[in-house]
Amino acid sequence: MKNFALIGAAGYIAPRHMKAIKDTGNHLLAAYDPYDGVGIMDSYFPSARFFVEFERFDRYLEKLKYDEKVPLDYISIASPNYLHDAHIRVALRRGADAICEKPLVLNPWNIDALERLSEETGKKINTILQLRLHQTIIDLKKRVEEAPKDKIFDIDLTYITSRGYWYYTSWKGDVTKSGGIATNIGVHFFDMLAWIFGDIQQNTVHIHTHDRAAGFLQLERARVRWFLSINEETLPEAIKAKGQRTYRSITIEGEELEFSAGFTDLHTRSYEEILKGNGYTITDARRAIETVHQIRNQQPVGLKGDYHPFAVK
Ligand code: NAD
Ligand code: HP7
Repeated sequence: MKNFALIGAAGYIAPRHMKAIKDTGNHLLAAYDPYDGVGIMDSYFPSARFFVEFERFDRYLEKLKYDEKVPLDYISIASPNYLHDAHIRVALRRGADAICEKPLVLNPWNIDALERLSEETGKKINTILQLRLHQTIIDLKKRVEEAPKDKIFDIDLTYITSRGYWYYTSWKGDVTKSGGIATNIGVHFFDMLAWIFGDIQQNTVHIHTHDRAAGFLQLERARVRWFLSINEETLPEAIKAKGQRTYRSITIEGEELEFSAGFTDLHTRSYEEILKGNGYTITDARRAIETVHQIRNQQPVGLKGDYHPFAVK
């Protein structure tokens, strides 16, 4: 049984980490969040200690190590994106491996610094990239691998996860904290696309606003028109009619694969792989971090060239 601590315990995704720790037969010793709405802990680890001040959390971890000789194997990190690298350093310096939410960091140079610390401490940094564990995506990767090696696929990727006005008020709406929507939400599919279709050769952004982004990617084995939105008005009419607010779809050579469902257990699946030593590492995360950094820092060209049909919405 491995011992865990959790940073960012009061947030939306934290219960998925608690569940994954429990489902994999492990134990949560302590959790930290400056906000104290963490009653959900009772459903998973009622005996875990909880702190709203970092210094007290840190003192407790030291006490476990030196007074009680209790090992701490992992620190899971579900805090806002711009704090991830600092929280990963807390884990590694304390002698634990890190399991950090996506995006691992906001900028490529943050990865270089973490790589140095990982080498220095001998501790591992794992990240959550759960699209790589989604069955529809695994099947698609297999299909591409089995196709003739010179085949270049035509892809439309549509990724709509509707959010209310709260999103813009929260840290998620602040580009300096979340990286903006292409980083906070898009990182999943940029990682997935390069994982399946190979390195990015051209990266054009057509539009990029607070609630949507669209662009074109030339990958080794695909031409991809992509559209990302958090505005429900951009959902296809048929999806709206079903009352569905999330629409994740990939059209490959005209054939649609919808993968909106199938996400609920993927944090547990991610933990299973991490515990077996097969977690996604800092090296796996780098390519998508570079891609979203480029997208964040380039001027959209407007509706020119090969753009996704939803870009006109
Ligand atoms: P959230 O805002 O609901 O939760 C973040 C939590 O971090 C809050 O409880 C907040 O109080 C806490 N926090 C703020 N400052 C902190 C600090 N200095 N130290 C410790 N905790 C602090 O956000 P969320 O949706 O739970 O997102 C958390 C992380 O998980 C983000 O990195 C996000 O990108 C990621 N996420 C991933 C997925 C996924 O599909 N893999 C889904 C949602 C969120
Ligand atoms: N929801 C909340 O209640 N609070 C939140 O903070 C977020 C959602 P999905 P996930 O928005 O930050 C995706 O669209 O898949 C509600 C990204 N992950 O399925 O869980 C929401 O209103 C993630 O990287 O959201 O998360 C729905 O009712 C990104 O950080 C419900 O939860 C996150 O959005 C489910 O919403 C975000 C993927 O796309 C895989």
